[in-house]
Amino acid sequence: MALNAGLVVGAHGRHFIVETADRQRVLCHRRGKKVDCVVGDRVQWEMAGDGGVIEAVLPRRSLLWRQDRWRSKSFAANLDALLVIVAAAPPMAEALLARTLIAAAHAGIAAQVLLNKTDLPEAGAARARLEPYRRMGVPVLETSLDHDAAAARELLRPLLARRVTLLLGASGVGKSTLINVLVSDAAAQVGAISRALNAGRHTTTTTSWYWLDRERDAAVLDSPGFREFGLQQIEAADLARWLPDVAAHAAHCRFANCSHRGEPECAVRAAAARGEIAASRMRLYEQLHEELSRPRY
Ligand SMILES: Nc1nc2c(ncn2[C@@H]2O[C@H](COP(=O)(O)OP(=O)(O)OP(=O)(O)O)[C@@H](O)[C@H]2O)c(=O)[nH]1
Ligand SMILES: [Mg+2]
Ligand SMILES: [Zn+2]
Repeated sequence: MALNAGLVVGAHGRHFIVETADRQRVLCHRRGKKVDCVVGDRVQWEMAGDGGVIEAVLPRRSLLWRQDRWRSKSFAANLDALLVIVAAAPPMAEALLARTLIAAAHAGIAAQVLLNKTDLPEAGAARARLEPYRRMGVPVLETSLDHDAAAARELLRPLLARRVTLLLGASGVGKSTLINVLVSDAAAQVGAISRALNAGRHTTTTTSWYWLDRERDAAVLDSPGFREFGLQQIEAADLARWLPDVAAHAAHCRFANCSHRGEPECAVRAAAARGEIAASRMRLYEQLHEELSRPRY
């Protein structure tokens, strides 16, 4: 029997929701555990009983994932862009933001940061903490989704056009609020299958794909909040490459394999001493380098 082409638009444990070429959504299982798929994957599937079976996953153009000490977790495949959302309050965990940006750079996915809840009095302090990111060339946008949805729509629509963007960030920063601001038929798109599997929870528990336009050439993906982000997929010796503020100076160190942790004539430490690399960023680099230098099991 001929296989059908489909797009994975939802994943709930062992269940996958596949969108067909004629825009139907079918609940699918995988043909064995070796068929490894995530939201965003283009797959081949066939009907089996009242559901479908995913037989194969087509090659991916990108994959965002994290490698914790004991497990790896893929967020989504075939992404063009990442929008990392932080809220003015509670204060963002800078390490989490930095790790997310490093994973995106490593995966070749362009990332931007969105500071949400700028209506809160803590917005100024949050803006200041994001300054090193602005300075290293990461676009930092601002919204107050609950208070000015129209402005958020105007700001974000052009940035999200003609591409697939994953929303990532800690729980409660406003990822699902953003989906609802941008996607007028969000509830309808998630559909009955997702609602049944997600059981009407307020906090998001799975990654879901939403089309932004009728033509279906732009999509945003909602995802659950997370608290840790392992980067064991990256070698300590390579780490500096993925931090633009550190990388900008690394070529001028005396040693080509400088770890920037105490060698003589280190251009990175010299730049940090001059204030050209923020102290918080230098600390982050050192902590991560240390973590990635430990023996792996
Ligand atoms: N003050 C303020 N609150 C906001 C704003 N945007 C969203 N919120 C509130 O923040 C809370 C959490 O928003 P969600 O969109 O559910 O957060 P989330 O990132 O999807 O969270 P998880 O699904 O748990 O990962 C809700 O109560 C929103 O109303 C904002 O601009 N200002
Ligand atoms: Mg959510
Ligand atoms: Zn150095």
